[in-house]
Amino acid sequence: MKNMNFHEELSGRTNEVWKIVESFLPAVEGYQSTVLEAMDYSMRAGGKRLRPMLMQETYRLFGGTGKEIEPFMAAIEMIHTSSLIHDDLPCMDNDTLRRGLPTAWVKFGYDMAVLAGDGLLIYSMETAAKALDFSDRPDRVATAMGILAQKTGIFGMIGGQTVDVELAGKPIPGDKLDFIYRLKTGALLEASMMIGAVLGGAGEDELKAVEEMASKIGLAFQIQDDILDVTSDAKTLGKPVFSDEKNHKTTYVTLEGMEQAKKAVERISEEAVACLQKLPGENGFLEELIRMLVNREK
Ligand code: GRG
Repeated sequence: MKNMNFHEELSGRTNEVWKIVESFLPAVEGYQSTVLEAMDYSMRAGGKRLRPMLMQETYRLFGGTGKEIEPFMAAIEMIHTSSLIHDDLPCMDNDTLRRGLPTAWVKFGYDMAVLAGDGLLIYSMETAAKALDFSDRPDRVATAMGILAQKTGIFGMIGGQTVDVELAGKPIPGDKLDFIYRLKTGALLEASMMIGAVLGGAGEDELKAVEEMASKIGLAFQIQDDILDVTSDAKTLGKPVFSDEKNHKTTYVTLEGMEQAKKAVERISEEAVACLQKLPGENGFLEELIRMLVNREK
């Protein structure tokens, strides 16, 4: 019953988060409307909206009640979407479907998809800067902008993707796989929660603790992704297909085995919940959200 209520609450919060994000999308008009349409299409294609949700919940955890969080919620979802558009390109993963819909490059062409990813990435900065209109703490907004850029960039998600692309098809040692997971997937989750914390008024030590918690969530989330990659094939093909058989991809599951992977998700997510419990403030929803994320089935 508790779980049932959580799912209802989650669906309500997802809608609430989406309404906020949507309100910051640029109008599809003008001579550049093709690329605006591709940006709009990709933003509206669905998705769990986890990053803005984690940001808003962390903001609330530290007592935040204002509107300065909203432009940042939109900005992080724009960055996430831009990374998915580029990740799907023929020169990267060459995917034709995402969330059950044709990918941006299939629908709008390779050239427009590159531009749509670029467009969303930089529009995210323009959007985040709007937080200054709602805040009387420009110092916090500036810190949040720095976190957003750093965790997206070469020392964050783009750095992780670089190593991932370079090692595609080759065996990856455990330390490099850990680096890829922490940066490619973890960095944006860290940015989400750290920005919520900064704007909510967290101090330096609290910010460090939030970064550590989010890093654990990212790691558990990615290992769960690897598990789902195998188990979803088991459902559709009648047998599990390990990623390295499929496309020579090293994952946590191919390195450590399924049982170890499941244990790692369990252990790391409980560590993340323990980090959360040490922080001030009450947020039962955030705790359930963390558990759901790493126990999800899609
Ligand atoms: C253009 C900013 C930019 C980056 C280029 C392509 C690239 C560098 C990075 C890609 C990084 C990447 C695809 C990481 C995977 C992260 C991940 C686990 C995505 C799935 O996230 P979910 O499950 O997706 O939150 P939904 O669909 O729910 O939004």
